[in-house]
Amino acid sequence: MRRRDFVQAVGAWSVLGRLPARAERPVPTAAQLRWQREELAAFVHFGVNTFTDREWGDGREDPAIFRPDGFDADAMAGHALRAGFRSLVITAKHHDGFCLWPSQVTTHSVASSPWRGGHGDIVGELARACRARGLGFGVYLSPWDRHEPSYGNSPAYMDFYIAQMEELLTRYGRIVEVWFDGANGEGPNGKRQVYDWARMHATVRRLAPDAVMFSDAGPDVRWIGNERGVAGETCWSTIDPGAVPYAGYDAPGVGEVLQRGHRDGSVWRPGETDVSIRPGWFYHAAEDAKVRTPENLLELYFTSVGRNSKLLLNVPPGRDGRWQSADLAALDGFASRRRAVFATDLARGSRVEASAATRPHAGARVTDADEESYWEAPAGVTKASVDVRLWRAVAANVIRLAEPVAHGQSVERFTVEGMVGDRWVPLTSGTTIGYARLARFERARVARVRVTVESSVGVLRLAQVALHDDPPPG
Ligand code: FUL
Repeated sequence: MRRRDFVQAVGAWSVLGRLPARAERPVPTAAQLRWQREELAAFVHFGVNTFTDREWGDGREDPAIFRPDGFDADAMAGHALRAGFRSLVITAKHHDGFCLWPSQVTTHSVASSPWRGGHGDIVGELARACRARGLGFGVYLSPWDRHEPSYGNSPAYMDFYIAQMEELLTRYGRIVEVWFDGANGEGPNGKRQVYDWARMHATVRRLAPDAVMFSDAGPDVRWIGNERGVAGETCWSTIDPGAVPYAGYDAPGVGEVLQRGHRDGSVWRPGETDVSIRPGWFYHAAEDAKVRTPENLLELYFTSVGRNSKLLLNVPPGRDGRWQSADLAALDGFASRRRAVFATDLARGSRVEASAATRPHAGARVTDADEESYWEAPAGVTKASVDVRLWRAVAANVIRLAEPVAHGQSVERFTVEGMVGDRWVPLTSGTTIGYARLARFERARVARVRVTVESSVGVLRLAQVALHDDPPPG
């Protein structure tokens, strides 16, 4: 704990008697925090579907079709890094059951393909390449397996699945994320497979204790409820776990619950926004002209990261095993658009007057370079504002707000005003903030910016008020 945090923690303890809510609201684990701070991760859908032009294989694909002769893990990791991704999640096995690593428990894998004479290992090469570049590495191991004959024979298939999970978690070094989806069909015996989620989760905790597990039901990271790239306008990282009791749970309104979370949810389970750069998850040549534009990707950044979520952007390799030029161009454009908007924080280092604070001059922590330092309102204060006095009047049209989520999430509603000439003018307003809230507003020339938290459900804290200008096109 840094000295500053220690001082504040001691301060918090001294008033605990008056503020029981302070101790009760959920906070993230170290793994959940690390996951969220990455902001951007690459999702890589790759496998036999890439060669059959399908989205869901049926398990009868011949491994002989898998020959991604130009696959180059180093090149992919290099592109990922340049695009700003901080980790990468590969479909080690999708619903068709074909394994991108040489599993010992099935022959339906790269080992039966002609690629690298049957000695290749996509998972291994990518894991190594990611590690060499400082990127986190994660795996999607589909529980639904349309190839494996034991699927549907519940205990036997669970042994098979756990053995595959153990291979992935013991052979390839550190795994930062395990991605589960709840798709669940019938096996060849006509019976529906029962997934033993408790056993699956326990296996990951045992072998990869600092990985986060994703599914619509968590346990660490929840699905954001849609594949459009849109987190809730209101988005709490907390949720009532009873609302989505198991992965694949489907009931009316579940998507909206996942999008928004619950203000008073009892567990910390932030939302991950998974979306594809193309219409499909897997590569289809017919979609080469339908790759999202840099502008559209920037919009996704606003509706995911900018709404307290994380963006897991799928970029599927083609049949040569490589990311295609159209996708690479879009990623480059996306990165340069982010740089153009966010590289300069016009409020950085500004003097700040807070309407209330636990310590003098603490307001300036929202404009300092340390994103974890924060301003905190005194105990019991649920409405307060910070007035950022800019060095000089500047034109701006984007604001980034952040709470220090290591301490939980509290802000329920905020407004932002700008001093234009000698008048306060409303710029934007919203509900939750959490890890980040990005908002656009009509360009205004402002000398001061006042952020008012209108309502807060726990201790009111702000870590960042950053101001940006997205230059007009042309
Ligand atoms: C879903 C799957 O059914 C899709 O094919 C895709 O992998 C998506 C990310 O998750 O559950």
